[in-house]
Amino acid sequence: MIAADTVEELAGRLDTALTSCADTPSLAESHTFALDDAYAIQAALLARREARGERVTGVKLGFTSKAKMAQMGVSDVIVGRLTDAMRVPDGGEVDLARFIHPKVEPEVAYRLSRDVDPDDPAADIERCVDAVAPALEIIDSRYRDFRFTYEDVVADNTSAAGYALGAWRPVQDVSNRAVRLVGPRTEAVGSTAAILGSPVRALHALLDMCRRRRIPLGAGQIVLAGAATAAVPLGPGVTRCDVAGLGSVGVRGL
Ligand code: 0L1
Ligand code: MG
Repeated sequence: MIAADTVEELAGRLDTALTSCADTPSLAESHTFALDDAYAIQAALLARREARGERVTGVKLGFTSKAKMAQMGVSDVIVGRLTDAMRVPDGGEVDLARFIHPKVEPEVAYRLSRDVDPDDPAADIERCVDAVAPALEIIDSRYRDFRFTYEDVVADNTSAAGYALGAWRPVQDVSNRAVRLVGPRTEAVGSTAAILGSPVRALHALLDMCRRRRIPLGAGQIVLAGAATAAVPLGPGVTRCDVAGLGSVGVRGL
């Protein structure tokens, strides 16, 4: 493990990039650190957000598509944390000046109705979920030109920057639903099958990660399961995500 003051120094660099909307070079250019260190930096970054009054609202998974895993040369998902400051209401405005180079991804969200006990080997995360919704995730890597290593992106809270949720629906099988992301200048089509084969698998991958990383999963939290298409730049105007049979959600970039 890197020293505790180095964890704080690197979290500080990322936090300054976040709060000043000014990108930073990859941490890996100047420091050697491992995945455990990266999650420690992520935790220190989250602690800074909480010290400013932000409240954790959930978790997100990244690298849930085969294409993205192959691009990064990894075979494991990554997990990041969501806060209330990242929430955008459905149809709400997004001040693009708050970000460095925002992109948006069409996703599926689950809502936890019960705490998940990470120490219970028989914990059934599917039974802890009571609703599912279409979602948009805004990602905004704090790294220059979105250039980062696997450890870098974990340290940077997996590029988490914002999210919007459509109407909650009763839990249902959302495997292989058609997904359409439409923006003023972009369109992407895909399927929820791109999320680890089925979004429900993301719940199991999440439980595994949260056990290993000691990340709490509590009642009321939301889970962003992963992207159904590649991310597209978020610009001015309305961007919507439609998930067949589940509904839609949109944001307006300003
Ligand atoms: O949520 C995601 O799948 C993205 C994770 C971070 C990678 C990126 O910033 O492109
Ligand atoms: Mg995502």
